[in-house]
Amino acid sequence: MFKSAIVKKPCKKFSQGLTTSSLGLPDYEMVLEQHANYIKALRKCGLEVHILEVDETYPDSTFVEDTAIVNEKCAIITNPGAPSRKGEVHTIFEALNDNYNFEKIERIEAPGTLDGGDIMRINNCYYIGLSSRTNKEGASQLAKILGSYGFSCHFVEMKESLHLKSGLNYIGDNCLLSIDEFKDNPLFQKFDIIQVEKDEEYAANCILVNGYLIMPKGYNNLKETLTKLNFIIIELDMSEFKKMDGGLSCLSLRFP
Ligand code: CIR
Repeated sequence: MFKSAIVKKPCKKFSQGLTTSSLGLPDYEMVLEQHANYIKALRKCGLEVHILEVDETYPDSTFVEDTAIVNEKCAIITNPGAPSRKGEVHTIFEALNDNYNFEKIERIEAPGTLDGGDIMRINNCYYIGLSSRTNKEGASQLAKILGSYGFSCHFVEMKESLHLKSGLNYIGDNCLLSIDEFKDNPLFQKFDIIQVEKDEEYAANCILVNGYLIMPKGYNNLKETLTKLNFIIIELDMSEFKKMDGGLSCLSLRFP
């Protein structure tokens, strides 16, 4: 169960962040509205939400997931792979250090790079995507740190997705949502893979929060499949975050 979440309000320069999408510029008013609804949804799931103030220095700073890995035993500050995002870690360190009782806050150090979006937890095992943002050195540092807290780790070779969780997410009950890129990977064959079709790939990034499955709005085939499997679904309009390559998981750090 999760008790807390950290989010950060999108800044006015949000539209100047990194993106590979060609969906046009986000509308800032809509960004704020969608972010507020995201916070409401986390609260509905029972989380205490710590909202960090806007930071105009970093257009992508609302995507807090990339800056830390947090679980019931430890907190690890990352070294984000994109140069424009490296400084985002300072306020996240402060937020974790000042408000929660972690014995020690660990760090991924250069030349290691790592984005939280590449890290997927399933029970006591972490899958670490080797992406354009997370290099082998960063992944090895993380595996060593997590290993010292009793977690096991696997590295996942990646070819296409920006982040591992852009295309692969664990939604409980042994179920993995997966796009084509990961569905045949031997690492995941012990799970029940729910394949997300090409035209709904964005919806592979769903988050399971205390029994609710939060999914992006408008992906009806996947919604139908998940409804039949009895998931309790909360749908959120994510159109403006999608324009900047951001999904549901990226917008918060969730932890016990
Ligand atoms: C970036 O390219 O870094 C941001 N525009 C989007 C980050 C999305 N984060 C994530 O998938 N964890």
